[in-house]
Amino acid sequence: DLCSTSVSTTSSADISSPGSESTSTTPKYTPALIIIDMQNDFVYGTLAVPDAATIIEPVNSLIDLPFKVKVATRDFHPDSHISFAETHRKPLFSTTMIYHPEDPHEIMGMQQVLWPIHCVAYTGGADFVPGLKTTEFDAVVHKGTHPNIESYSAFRDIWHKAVSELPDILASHGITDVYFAGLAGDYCVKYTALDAVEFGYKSWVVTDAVKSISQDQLAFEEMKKKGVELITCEDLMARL
Ligand code: VGL
Ligand code: ZN
Repeated sequence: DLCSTSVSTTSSADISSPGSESTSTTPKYTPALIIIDMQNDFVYGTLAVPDAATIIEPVNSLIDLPFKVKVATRDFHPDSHISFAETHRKPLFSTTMIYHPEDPHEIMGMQQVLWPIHCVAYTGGADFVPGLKTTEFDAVVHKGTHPNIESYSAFRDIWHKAVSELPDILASHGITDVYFAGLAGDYCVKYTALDAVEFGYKSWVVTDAVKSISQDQLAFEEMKKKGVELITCEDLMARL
């Protein structure tokens, strides 16, 4: 019967190859695609990245490829987020918030770049840009959701106090190589790709599916120096 068949199969495997489970093997090439912040405010809105709309089609062509897992990220800030310049513009004679030293979200002594108000959660600016193939995403990672914490990397906040769900998603699929595309090349793409290296992944940036706020080439050079691999859409299609 079914039960005894299954038992004998298990025991013969145990006898025939003692110690086979402990043989160390290199993990099988298992690629993931991570599409960073392809949202209205970064394409057409308050923090529009130059030429961002030109990468929608290249990004869609990557989304069509057979990655083991496809993840999108969204910048998703509360209004009055710590990264908004407006948040820090106080009227004369207003009171001001003093953060408690034991508050884990304290901002004292830490650098924070200030931006225009952008990607406010549940507003159109935070939505995926029209035309993006969003139906293929297996997971969406939101970042910058806490009022007093900034995240450029999809792995963790800029002060490395807390890690997102992304490492667990990648680990659960046995991912070895992570390919990044999207916005902005010199902020969220760069810091996410650098963290991927630090978290032990082979990290790839698809250069013709990325646009930067300032200069693409400077961002690419810095990433390359720090262990990120650069690849074009065409070369990536040949690899998969
Ligand atoms: C980003 C600035 C502020 C990005 C997010 O997605 O690169 N840049 N928030
Ligand atoms: Zn942001």
